[in-house]
Amino acid sequence: MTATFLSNCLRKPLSLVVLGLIILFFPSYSQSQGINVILDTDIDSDVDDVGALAMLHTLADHGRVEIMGVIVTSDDPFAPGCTSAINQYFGRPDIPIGVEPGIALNNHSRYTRQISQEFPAAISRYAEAEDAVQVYRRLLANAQDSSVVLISIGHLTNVARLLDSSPDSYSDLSGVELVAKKVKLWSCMGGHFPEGKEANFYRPDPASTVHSVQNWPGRVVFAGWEIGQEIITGGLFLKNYLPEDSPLWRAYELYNNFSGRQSWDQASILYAVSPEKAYWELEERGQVVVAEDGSNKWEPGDTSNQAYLKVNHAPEELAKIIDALMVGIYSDGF
Ligand SMILES: [Ca+2]
Repeated sequence: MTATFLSNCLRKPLSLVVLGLIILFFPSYSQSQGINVILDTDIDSDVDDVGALAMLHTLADHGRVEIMGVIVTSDDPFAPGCTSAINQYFGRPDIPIGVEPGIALNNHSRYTRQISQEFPAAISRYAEAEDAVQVYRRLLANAQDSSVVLISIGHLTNVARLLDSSPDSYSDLSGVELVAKKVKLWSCMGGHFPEGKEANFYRPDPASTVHSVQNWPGRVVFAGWEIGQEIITGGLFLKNYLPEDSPLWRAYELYNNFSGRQSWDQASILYAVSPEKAYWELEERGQVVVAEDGSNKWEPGDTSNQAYLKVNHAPEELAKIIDALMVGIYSDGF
């Protein structure tokens, strides 16, 4: 922890309490090499995507991850600009951003327009972002084998497009072959386990969910709706700790004025960067079946390439860890 961070804590009594809790809950941990992450996000309707992206930047600041690229799977015209502004705020303006080109756009977010317009950003218009498939394929082609972790926290349109992609100037491999060679884990926020219907799977593109889940050639761990549902973050701690000129502060203010929000997306990040932790148990026997309407059901059976997380930790403790990482507090114990 830096001197700046400690001095911030001393100026803010609430932060000091949280610091104590973090030290209490984070056991000693030997630093692992940072993992290469591609984030695929529907940063528009909900605010947990913003929290998740901020978490990744904190983890990148401390060498735990390398943010290779961000795929924005959204029809909100300001979603890539919002992402670009957040990346720039955290000192990484050059992170590649991919979108689905040529789609009808509709501003429906409570915060994307404001974030993209109030903060400096390398990308200001949707059309300035690259095609997501191009970004995916370039990043994967240039990565070492079995080195990439994909974290998806939105619907799966661009994951399906990647899997359907053909050989190109970046790689002679098909999309499925490229994923099989380069990706070691897909941490997917999606579904409701063992059975249910969750938005990332059914809205707006359930066919992509079916296609992605059926054709993904490697390991996938689902963080279902029920995991993040009980983890409430982004409340008064965030409001009091962050400066008001932070895009994270602004997004949570615009979304619900720091009333607290579920942490579906952050949960899948926490698993992806610390799979060895006992925050959750894994159900590994069986596989998920996704219906045409996007509803899903876990069918028990033999061990497969799929697993889903099961709650194994008090959600209040996970919320403290996530809130801390969102605002930039890091401990090696994490
Ligand atoms: Ca999301």
